[in-house]
Amino acid sequence: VGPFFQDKPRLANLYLEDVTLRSYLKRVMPKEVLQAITPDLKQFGHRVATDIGDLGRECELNPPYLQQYDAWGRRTDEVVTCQAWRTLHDISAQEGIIAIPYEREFGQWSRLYQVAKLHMFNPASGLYSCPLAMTDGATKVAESTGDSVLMQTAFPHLVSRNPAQFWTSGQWMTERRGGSDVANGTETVAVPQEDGTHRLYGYKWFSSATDADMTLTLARVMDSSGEVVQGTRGLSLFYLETRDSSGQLNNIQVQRLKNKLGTRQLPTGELLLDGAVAHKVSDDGRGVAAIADMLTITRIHNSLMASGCMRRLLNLARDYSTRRRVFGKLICEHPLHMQTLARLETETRGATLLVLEVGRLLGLQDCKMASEQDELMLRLITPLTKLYTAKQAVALCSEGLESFGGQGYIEDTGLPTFLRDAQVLSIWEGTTNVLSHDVLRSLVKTKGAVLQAFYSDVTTRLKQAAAKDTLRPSCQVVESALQKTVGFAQKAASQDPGTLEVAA
Ligand code: MFK
Ligand code: FAD
Repeated sequence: VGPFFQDKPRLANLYLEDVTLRSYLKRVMPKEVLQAITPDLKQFGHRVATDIGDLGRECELNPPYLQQYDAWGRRTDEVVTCQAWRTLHDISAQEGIIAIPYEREFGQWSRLYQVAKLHMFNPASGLYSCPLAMTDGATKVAESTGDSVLMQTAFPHLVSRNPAQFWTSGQWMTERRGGSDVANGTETVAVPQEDGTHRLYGYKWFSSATDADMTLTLARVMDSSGEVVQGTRGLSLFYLETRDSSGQLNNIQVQRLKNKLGTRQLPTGELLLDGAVAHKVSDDGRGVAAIADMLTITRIHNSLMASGCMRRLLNLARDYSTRRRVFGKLICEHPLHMQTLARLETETRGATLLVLEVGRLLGLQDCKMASEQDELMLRLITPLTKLYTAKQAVALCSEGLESFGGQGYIEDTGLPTFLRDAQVLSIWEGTTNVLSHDVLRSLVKTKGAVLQAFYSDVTTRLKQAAAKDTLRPSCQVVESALQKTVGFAQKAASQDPGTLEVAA
């Protein structure tokens, strides 16, 4: 046996190393804002490569479990999480992961500041990013409900930087009959109480934030004769706290935690609601429309998880290529290996730019500064970015593992987690086909205006790019393809939804 041991790949500061992120921020942000946030981004870039990354790994190695009874036989349904998971809760509050866009210290740019942190944090966070995504979504919904009980009670906790005050939120939409088809699949009923609250009865089939402090969920309000309205017009949005003031579960039973391919860090459970006390926060029958803001936010977080995973894995692969020697030279000196990494780099940069652009538009919307064009673009590219980056992440994580050879398949390198966890990105928060329908929904609802907005945005950018001689020929090709697609889709949009589906 020889003395050789392969050196392991190492991560450097994720902010300083990310040319795409830094150049995008430099291009779009006012200088003084970028100057003000750069020290924080630099320190955070270091943390995600060191202590935060280590905590995330611990969460993977110490998955949560369900302790259904205490020593004396009482049903307690305690979800036991590891210390690292709880530390990540505290770090999330202290780092202002949710607070930053709502504090609005930098106006519209606050959202992009948060987005930059999420891009680095998500793949390092041991999937604490998942409850945070839903927490951000709940915060955005709370803001949109004006003076509701959700805004008064929960909002201050959701945006707190004090770990002892900071709450996370779940998003309980999926039931056994329907995760995509929520409108027809939701069986949970809400029984009105004399004090204005409701009691919820039903079974939530997937809840990833089972240890969250609160949740938003959908249910059908029962009238005095015990009837409910079926379909989307019967769904209302509810806010509930998972525990009462004495720490007892709010008439909720955790039936079991799911045994999953990946996302093992997350306590994804099945919940029986047996009279959970809840507050209605939408008008009757407006539940899906009211939760749409949450869907937008969580889909953007999903895209940031995709871009962040791709970046982190590729940084590791790049570093490894300078440490691993085969056929007499380092693998970075083999042109074919570098061609592979360059292809992955291009995908990663494209995904990063796309999701940062969505973050910029969201910042404008947050601050009520979005033009009609911005709103239309945000509506169109949120589902597109989610569905596309999720697919990119699965493909890239698969090929990324290959770039480590056999070690990419070995559990204690921590590398297989990337692939396992990427696989869920195209499933939750709307599968690819369901999001394709969402794109069509936006097209039909705006009578094609989303496409006009897209067309005008892209042609403006193409004109700018075509000013450079070298780019002109490719711009012409893109422009003619774009014209054909837009023309076809607009024709289809004026017809019935069936034709539209075929056109898509
Ligand atoms: C780091 C990781 C980050 C992510 C972590 C996530 C953890 C996992 C969490 C989950 O997976 S939570 C569950 C997520 N579930 C979904 O995403 C559900 C997927 N299914 C859909 O999205 C369906 O398309 C939908 C449930 C929305 C269909 O419902 P409906 O009721 O059949 O839709 P309909 O009738 O077309 O729309 C009702 C209203 O909502 C309409 O408004 P109006 O009544 O005013 O016309 C729609 O315009 C509006 N709406 C629907 N989708 C919208 C929207 N508005 C804006 N944006 C949207 N995306
Ligand atoms: P289905 O709707 O049955 O879909 C099955 C297939 O049919 C898919 O390929 C889909 O694309 C396709 N399909 C469906 N409708 C159409 C259509 N109209 N046209 C073409 N194809 C279609 N949910 C929550 O509410 N909260 C959570 O916290 C949560 N956490 C999750 C955690 C994990 C790890 C996972 C895996 C899921 C989680 N989910 C959660 C559930 C998730 O959101 C749903 O599984 C997802 O939305 C898909 O719904 P479904 O499982 O009912 O699939």
